Amino acid sequence: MGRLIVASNRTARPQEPRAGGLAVALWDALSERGGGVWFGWSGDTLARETRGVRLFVEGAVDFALADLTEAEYQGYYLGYANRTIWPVFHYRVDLAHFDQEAFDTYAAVNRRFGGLLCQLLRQDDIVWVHDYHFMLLGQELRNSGWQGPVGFFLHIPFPAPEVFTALPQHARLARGLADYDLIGFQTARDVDNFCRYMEQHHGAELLPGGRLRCFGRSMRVAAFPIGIDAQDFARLAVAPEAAAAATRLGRLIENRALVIGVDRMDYSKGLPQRLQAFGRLLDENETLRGRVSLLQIAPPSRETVGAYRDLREELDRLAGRVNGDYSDLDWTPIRYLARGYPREMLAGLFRLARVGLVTPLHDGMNLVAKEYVAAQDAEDPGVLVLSEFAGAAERMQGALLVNPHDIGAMAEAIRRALEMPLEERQERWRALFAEVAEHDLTAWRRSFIAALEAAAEPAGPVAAAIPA
Ligand code: ADQ
Repeated sequence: MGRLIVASNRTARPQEPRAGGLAVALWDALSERGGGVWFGWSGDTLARETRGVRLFVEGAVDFALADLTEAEYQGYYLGYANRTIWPVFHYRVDLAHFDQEAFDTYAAVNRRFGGLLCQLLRQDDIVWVHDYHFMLLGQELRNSGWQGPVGFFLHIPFPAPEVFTALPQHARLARGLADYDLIGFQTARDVDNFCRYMEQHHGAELLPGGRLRCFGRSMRVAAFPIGIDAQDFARLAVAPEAAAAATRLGRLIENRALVIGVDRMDYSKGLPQRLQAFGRLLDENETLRGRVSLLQIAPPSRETVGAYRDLREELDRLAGRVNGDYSDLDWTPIRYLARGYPREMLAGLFRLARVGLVTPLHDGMNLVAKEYVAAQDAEDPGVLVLSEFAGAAERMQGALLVNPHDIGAMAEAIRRALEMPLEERQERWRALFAEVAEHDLTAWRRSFIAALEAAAEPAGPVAAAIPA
């Protein structure tokens, strides 16, 4: 068995805690194969280009990290990845910057990184590339002479063809993607969007076994819904740190019902709509005033991008309106905390909350939905209110599914969740937990790697992805 090579924009660098679920999953994937290489950006930006990569060894894993120049950081990372691809793929064409120079820098970083990675590869390695920063990396590996298996997994949604084609460079990206042997998406909806786009714009032919022929290449396209380590998160939720966090918050909310939202502060997460819905709930249900609190945790991300500053201001204004109208001496309806918390604490807060509000306008998957479910007490579980536009909704039908643009329907779903009888809560939770536990992080990485190994040999058996 060859080595696994993982490429992602950010890696879990040696000495950094691998707190995030994804970092743990990829680390396990590398360790399970007895070693491999994790390649990516070092996180450092330098005034001038440095040659080569920095190598670190940790256990069986080699880290190979490349720096970016300040100009590359601006054009590739802040520019094309975060100001163009991110908004377009989340259906916010209105927020996207279309800048050819930024694309050129994005393509150049993919080329430079492809060349660097290719030098590290050995004949029987398999390469797994992650996310929207590296859509052209596979093609650059091919240009550098690599002929072995390369797979790509997109963590964010793949938009409808009409939206994807808003990108002036859509055909260039599509041509780049076609050099992967396997393209993995979060959901069947993403697979469908991608296949429709390739058929309509590039005459792709759909072949049996989820294969697509296009640009003279044949690739496998499938859904691999990402999961969490559900058992581990359930354990965290009853650990002393979790209980301590719940006790601290519990003292403050006393015997009021808690509604919780936890997100990175990002315009894709539907935060203004969520605060409006909570305001509407209080406007329309006098009996709930003083009896329910919303805790929204949302640390700012990529603050340097203007759209996030605007979002922060809008959230402050919306929370101010509701709190101004309804706060009392001993009760503030919305508590809004603009910072991150350790996973153990989040797990404890999820378990305390009667309602988990996960209402993104668009989301590749959304792991918070799964963490909320995993953290619940089976005897007395809370209710998940979930956006139908989160990838998670495709397989989490036991949640109360809502359209996050429909403020009234969201307010009604929160009310229904607060009043849901125990038996219905238990029944819904059992179905949700079974799903989250079965399609966990280990199942995700194993199914992707098995499919990649099979996809690279068109004559061989086609591995089954998780049916979407
Ligand atoms: P994200 O957009 O970051 O990920 P998500 O899937 O919700 O979104 O994962 C966020 C993670 O960060 C969760 O584990 C959550 O607990 C944690 N987190 C969020 N807010 C936090 C806070 N305030 N403090 C501490 N931790 C916090 C992208 C895609 C998603 C996709 C994932 C994985 O956008 O759609 O599900 O990758 O593929």
